[in-house]
Amino acid sequence: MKANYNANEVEQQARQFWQENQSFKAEVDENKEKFYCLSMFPYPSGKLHMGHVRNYTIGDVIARYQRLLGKNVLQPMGWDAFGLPAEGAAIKNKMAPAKWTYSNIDYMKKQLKLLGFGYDWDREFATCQPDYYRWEQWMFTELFKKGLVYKKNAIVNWDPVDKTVLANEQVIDGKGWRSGAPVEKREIPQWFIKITDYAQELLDELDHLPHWPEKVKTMQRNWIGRSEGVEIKFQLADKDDALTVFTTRPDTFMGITYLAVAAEHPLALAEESTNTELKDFIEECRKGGTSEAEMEKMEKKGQRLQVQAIHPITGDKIPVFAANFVLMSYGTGAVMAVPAHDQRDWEFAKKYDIPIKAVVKPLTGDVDISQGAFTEKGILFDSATFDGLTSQAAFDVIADTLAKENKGGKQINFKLRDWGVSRQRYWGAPIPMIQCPTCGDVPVPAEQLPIILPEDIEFDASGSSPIKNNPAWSNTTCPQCGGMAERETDTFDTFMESSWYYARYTCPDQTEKMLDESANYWLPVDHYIGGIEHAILHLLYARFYHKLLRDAGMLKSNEPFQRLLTQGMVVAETWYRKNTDDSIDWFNPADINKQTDAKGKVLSGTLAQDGLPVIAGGIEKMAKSKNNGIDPQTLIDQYGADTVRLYTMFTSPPDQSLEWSDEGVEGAHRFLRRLWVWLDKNQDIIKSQSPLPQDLTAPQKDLRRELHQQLKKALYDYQRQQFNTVISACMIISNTYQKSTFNSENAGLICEAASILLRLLSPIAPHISHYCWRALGFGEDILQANCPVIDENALKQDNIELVVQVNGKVRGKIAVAMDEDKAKIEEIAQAHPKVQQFIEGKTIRKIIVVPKRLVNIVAN
Ligand code: ANZ
Ligand code: ZN
Repeated sequence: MKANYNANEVEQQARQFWQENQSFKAEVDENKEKFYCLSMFPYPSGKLHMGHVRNYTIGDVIARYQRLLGKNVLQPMGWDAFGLPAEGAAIKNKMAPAKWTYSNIDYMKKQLKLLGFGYDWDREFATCQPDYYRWEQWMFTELFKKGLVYKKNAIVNWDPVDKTVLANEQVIDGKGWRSGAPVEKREIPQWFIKITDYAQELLDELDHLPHWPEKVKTMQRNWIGRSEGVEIKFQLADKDDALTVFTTRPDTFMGITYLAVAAEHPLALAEESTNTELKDFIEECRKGGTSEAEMEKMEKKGQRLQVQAIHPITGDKIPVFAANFVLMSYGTGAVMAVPAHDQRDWEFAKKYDIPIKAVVKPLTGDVDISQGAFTEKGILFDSATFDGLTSQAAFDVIADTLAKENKGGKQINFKLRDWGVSRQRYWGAPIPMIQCPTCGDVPVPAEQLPIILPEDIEFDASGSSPIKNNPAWSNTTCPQCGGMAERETDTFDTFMESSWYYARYTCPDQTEKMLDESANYWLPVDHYIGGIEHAILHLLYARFYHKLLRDAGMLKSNEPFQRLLTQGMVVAETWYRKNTDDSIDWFNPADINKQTDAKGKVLSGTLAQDGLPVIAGGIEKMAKSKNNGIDPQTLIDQYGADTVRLYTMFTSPPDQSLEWSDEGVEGAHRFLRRLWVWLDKNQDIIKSQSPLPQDLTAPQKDLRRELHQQLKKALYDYQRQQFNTVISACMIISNTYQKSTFNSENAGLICEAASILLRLLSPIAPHISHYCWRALGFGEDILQANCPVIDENALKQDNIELVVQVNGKVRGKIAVAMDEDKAKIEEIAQAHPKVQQFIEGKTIRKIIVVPKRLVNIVAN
């Protein structure tokens, strides 16, 4: 070992060793327990940010810890390479998206390697590679044949100036990001996958994922949005037609005062041509947003229709409105409005002067609907034969009554919509469909796949997809009739690629099929680590895709990810100045000189460049927009990867937010340096590989007890992923041993401590552990070492000394077992010869035992 810790040199050597020995190459081994550890793969945006570093360090610590336990570990890495930013960059830099993407991958891969992550790089792929997306295209054609894929019209954002479809993130305040023109809604045919067929299973199986955060499961449940209700058929007055509504509150049935349909509902459209106000209203609704959140905020508006409905029980005529708060895509696109018990209905009724009739009251007291709807459940009144029923009982009674009369029945609805996978963007996997004037939609036959996206392209100023309006690319012949036909020029939603990449890592080079047997060896992923922003869509689509692969016979498991860890955010201080025009300049924390109080609390700051004050903007998520990001590269260059890894793991538990502090990084580095110095100083002792002494002295026992107590704690914390306290345990071991004396008698103890400490640290700070392990003669490769074993004997604290007093004066000392019971201690104390002297002939009044300290005998 060298006297000084040179992270650069140490880390380079370790990386070279891992590379030469293919240390992280994973292979199927039926005799070994497998562990598949996966961190969400990155979008190759340019360079790693601190969030990546944290995410991938957590994953790597878990993977290396599992390997220490002796498991057969797979940890792959790759690139979520398709997506819109590449197009933006392409237009800006006049560089094809493929080229931009691959050069970013090159750079980011170098960074990942610098951080020492134990990936099996042989399995790396980028999702923009045709031999990857080929299988996704193939699967899509299979799903089409199975009837799980269909085409329907759906709305997109249309930029009328650039004549191109915009992604949601390209619409800023309702205007096109480039042209600034107001965006229009257009209906165009798009492809959908029937995720709704799997809604119930996707919901039910959340109950079989005990190792997923509750919060994520709740988000998924809400997104799937199962609701049990009743469908009710209303006969239309003077018509041969009926209107069906969906309600979750059939108990409010006798309080209906109007019905409401969505603006695009056929009943509304039927009257559009004869009612200009209605026509304008429908037009306005088409332009507006359709998300539920937007609906909630919007002023409730509507138009009365000519048509009227008949209440199935009272026979009363009920008015029908077209209303902007009814979604066409949910339930039946129509609701029975009960303004007394639904707040939206209430607001609408107030606005249009519609009667409000209460029919449910609380269990005690009266119902008050003067200020708003009473939306709770309760007891029915003014409801004819249903009076006195609880809401719950009424649900069944009314559903049954309607069912008997053929006017409705129970119905389960899901909020979940089918997955629209068409994107009108260029940089994605081409959708493998052909449109033939004679045969209609025809899937591309397997032997013609992949349909390759041309990479050598140029964008025109509008940014529209280069494969659109490009007959050379899209003209083809129909695989069925051989006639002239056209290719689909839309590409897949990039969630398609990220929905099955985890499975492809198990056999990335398989050219014959999508997945082979190794998929069933490695899957499901044992531990998946990623950001909470993927709690809903990515995870839901991946779970769905896993079931599709299972049902296609390729996989045996039901779920892709056994255990999920959602990492917390990386946050940092923000600093800014307000300009005279109210615009804000954000300054990077690295450029701020901070004034702190004695306790280190930041009081104020000045900008280094001009010395003038800046305003503290509080702690925020690291982001470009607030200019509070820390570039991991600078830190790696300055301190080395082990420090960065140790710091990010030490500062907070993985699922909580990590508040950046430069001082903390310094501290982490100091710990490693001190450890190095200590090992270096004692290298001769350690290299002696002395065994433990036969009989330990009391101080030696104390030392070992601390070591094994901390080891026990660290292993427990590894298991529950509390890496910050694993590190605290390592620090305690390190400090304790550094404080004790070193001589040949202690040699065995020091060897033991160094060996345990290096193995405990190796998942977190792998380079320094690797280097020292070899340099100190413990072995060739710490990756081959066994997990340290707790010595239960060392944990036992055998005897402790207690002072014995008689009437408050010290008369002697006794040794008792640590866990000795009180009666026995009293007995031993009284038996002490010196004590005997002083209690002889006296009556013992009381014996006080202060645990672990003293015994006081009161006698007179
Ligand atoms: C009458 C009623 C009375 C309702 C009452 C609620 C309270 P979930 O499934 O839980 O979200 N609804 C039904 N279809 C709708 C649509 N397409 N657009 C907007 N709203 C719709 O809620 C279902 C409830 O939402 C249904 O129950 C219906 O209003 C409304 F005191 O029917 B209710
Ligand atoms: Zn044809």
